[in-house]
Amino acid sequence: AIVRTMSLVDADPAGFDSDFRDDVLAGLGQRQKAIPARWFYDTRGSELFEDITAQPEYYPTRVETELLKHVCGEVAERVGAGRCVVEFGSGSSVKTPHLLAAIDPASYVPIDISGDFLRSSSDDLSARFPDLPVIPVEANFMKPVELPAEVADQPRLGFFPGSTIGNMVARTAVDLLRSMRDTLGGPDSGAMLLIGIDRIKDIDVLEAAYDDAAGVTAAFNLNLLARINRELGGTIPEDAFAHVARWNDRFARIEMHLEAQRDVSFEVAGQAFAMAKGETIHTENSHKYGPRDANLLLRTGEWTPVETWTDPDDRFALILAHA
Ligand code: AVJ
Repeated sequence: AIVRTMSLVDADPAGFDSDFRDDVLAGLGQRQKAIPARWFYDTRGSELFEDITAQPEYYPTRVETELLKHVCGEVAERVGAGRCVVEFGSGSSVKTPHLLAAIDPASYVPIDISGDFLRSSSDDLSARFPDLPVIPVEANFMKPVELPAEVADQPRLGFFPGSTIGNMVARTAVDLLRSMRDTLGGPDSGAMLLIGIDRIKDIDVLEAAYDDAAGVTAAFNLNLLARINRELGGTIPEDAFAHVARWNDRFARIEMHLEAQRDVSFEVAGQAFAMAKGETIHTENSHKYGPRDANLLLRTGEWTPVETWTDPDDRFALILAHA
């Protein structure tokens, strides 16, 4: 049962989502142009991401889903029944049902910035769990989120699958983990967090996962330009840009860029920009973590890891932590 949807997203007088506009204008004004990866996920971007997860080269979703299926009984033993499951990002209609079926929660609160996708995935989930109160919250989960009053008395289990934390530099990831602790409650509330984190591995495997042969990841990356043109009155020539994905070893991350194939100039929200051939817009980081790196990240974010599960090839980790 869907209880209601709360929207916490602002629009400015011109009708532009002001957070999106501010991020894009600030990012295009930098020497290395950069746009935060969370803006990939309009309706089309969310669909393209779902397509990415079906590509043979993109292992994370498959491996994490199999892992979760395999260990959700053990997770259930650790966390107990009657919790409010708070999912940060509502993308995964594939993984969440496994968790919910195993742990018998009191309620489910998906938080997502993309309202349309939030509603459609909440509908799907609600159909599969008709007795479960589903309370979607449309919000930016990078900041503490006030949870609906109905779940006030329920101990929380945060669920943050997909290695989305990998999109953030360490400082931002730590801020998010601390915000999650504010949202979910401190140690006295019994709050816990189940988080998926992708491992460092062979560079060829990593780069192929972000540059699939069918070109779906390229389309996902380029869709950001279409979104800017559509939602922010942009004139970016989409055909002048190419998808690039490369491993940055110093920062232990895959970087995605949009590279100008010729000199270009364009406008966004009334501001003019120019790029030389070969210049890029940095659109995503996907940080990868070794076992100790991941634990240090969690502890710095004020979460104590209690259990780590990985697949047999150690490609992907699910970590359970308490506040
Ligand atoms: C869902 C953000 C974790 O970084 O692997 C997939 C997004 N980008 N292919 C990832 C993504 C390109 C994905 N995350």
